[in-house]
Amino acid sequence: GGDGSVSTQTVEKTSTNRKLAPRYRVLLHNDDYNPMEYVVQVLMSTVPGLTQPQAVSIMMEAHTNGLALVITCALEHAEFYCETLKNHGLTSTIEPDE
Ligand code: NFA
Repeated sequence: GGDGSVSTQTVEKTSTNRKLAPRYRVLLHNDDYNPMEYVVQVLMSTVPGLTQPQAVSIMMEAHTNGLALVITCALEHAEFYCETLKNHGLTSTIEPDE
C-alpha cells in the first residue's frame, strides 16, 4: 500500500501470454534411387496443400544441394510427415526451427 509496507501485485494470465508450440523443420535428403517425378508425387501426397511447383522446387533443391526444407510445423505433424516419407522410401530428418 501507500504507507511504505511491502506491496503485492497480481499478474493476470490472459490469451496474450499463451506460449506458442515450438516448431520443427522437416528436411528432405537426396538419394541416388528415387525418380524425380516419384519424389514430387510423394511430397504432394504427404504434405497437405503442397502444390506441384512447390514439390518440384523442394525435390530439385534436395537433388542439387543434398537437403531441402519441406515444411515447418508442430512436432507431431513433423514426425508424421517424416514417417510417411520413410514409408515411401524417402529419407528425411527433423530439426528445431531457430
Ligand atoms: N537424386 C534423385 C535422382 O536423380 C532424385 C531425388 C531428389 C531423390 C530429391 C530424393 C530427393 N533421380
